Amino acid sequence: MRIRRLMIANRGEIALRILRACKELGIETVAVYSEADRDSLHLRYANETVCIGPGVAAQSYLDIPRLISAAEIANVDAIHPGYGFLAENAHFAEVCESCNIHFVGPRSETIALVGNKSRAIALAREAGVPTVPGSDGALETEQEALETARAIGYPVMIKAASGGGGRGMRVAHNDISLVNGYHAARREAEAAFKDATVYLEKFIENPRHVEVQVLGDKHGNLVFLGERDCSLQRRHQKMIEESPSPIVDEEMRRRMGEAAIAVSRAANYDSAGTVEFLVDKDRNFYFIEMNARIQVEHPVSEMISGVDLIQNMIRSAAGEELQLRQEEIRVQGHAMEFRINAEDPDDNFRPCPGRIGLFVPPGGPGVRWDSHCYSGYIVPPNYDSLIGKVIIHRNTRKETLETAKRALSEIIVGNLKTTVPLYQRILEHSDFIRGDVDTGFIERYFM
Ligand code: MV4
Repeated sequence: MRIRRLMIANRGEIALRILRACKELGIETVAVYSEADRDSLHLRYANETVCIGPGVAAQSYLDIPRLISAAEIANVDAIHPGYGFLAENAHFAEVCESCNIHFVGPRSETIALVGNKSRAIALAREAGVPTVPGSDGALETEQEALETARAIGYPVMIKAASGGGGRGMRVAHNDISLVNGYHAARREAEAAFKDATVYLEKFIENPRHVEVQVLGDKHGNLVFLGERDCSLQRRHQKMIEESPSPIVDEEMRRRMGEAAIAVSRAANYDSAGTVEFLVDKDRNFYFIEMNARIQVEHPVSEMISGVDLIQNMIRSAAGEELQLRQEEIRVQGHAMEFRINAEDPDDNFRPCPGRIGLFVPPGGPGVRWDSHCYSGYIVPPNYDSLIGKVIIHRNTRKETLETAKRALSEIIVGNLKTTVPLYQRILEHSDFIRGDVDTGFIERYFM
């Protein structure tokens, strides 16, 4: 069914991003907001706005009955969940489908399937996609964990099947730490995800984190839009993402893309999604998990491919066929995204919410700015501290670095501390300039 009216079930920069896509598609927008988000920029542009509750996310952006009530009152045809909050909540997707509202994302069964990382790995193995040597599914007992770890060889990594973003993970170097890690990971997983299921993999030292953007429709079409290197992160919080990855050449890109498509096809994937790989020092890549949502860093793939991912996932949700063919997709130039957070990098990244004074975004050639903030806007303390993303797109990585330096120097966020100064330091680091970055980079040089 055609989508005439869409509810944006999110906030901040991604809410504005979704609104912009809807406007260009001629779709009316209904923006929901919490009392803490009364001054959100996208509310000014929405066709209709609905206050759904207090600042506490559990009683607003995470409250399914409130969201569905707003959707019914506003008589929408679709709901876009954005990222975070309920974006990968299979139950929410199911409720939308049962209320005859298009959930702009994969089917609920697909979300449930890829949301269990142990099952997703089994799916990848069946599809012939390389995975990290590890357990054959979940570890039922401590004894099984011990036997598996000894068979693989230490060090190993214990992971929560329902985990994400590094939560519920433990590294074990011997039997003692394996047993302790097994129980600790189960306890943390039970507490955080109400699912204590854990599995095991060979630990890969200082890997790079390279992910492939995929896009599907409800007619079995699937394409990939290059890769993103997300190795520069701190405690599983991505900071800088770039495409192409400095370590991926044309042949490796084709192989990783084929692997990403194989996993997506096995999962009946029919929306925008990300297939995550780890790459070791010999440039072997291993599938580790799939994210059934649009990601913060999606603009990196939009810039190098010229494809509007948000518009395409909305059109796929409406049942339209993808207008893209794999052979038409060319990655062009080099793109790099910097996440600007209201945090103090010199005080352990302490969040610094509050009123922004003068706010001046960067601009000029090669600069995209995705932000919901403005002079006088109050960054609320209730949510994550992302205040904007600057995405640079130039012909070469060298030019991208030069433009990034210039753009970052233009950013003014009056009255609040931000991560901009840290990025300016990183851009001067010889390893980063060479593209020689793994997931341990920040801890090694900037902590
Ligand atoms: C790993 C790994 C090394 N070996 N798995 C982190 C969260 C999720 N995306 C998967 N992650 C990892 N899985 C094996 N077998 C390293 C990471 C990893 C990481 C680990 C610790 C600290 C920071 C990290 C950043 C990216 C990936």
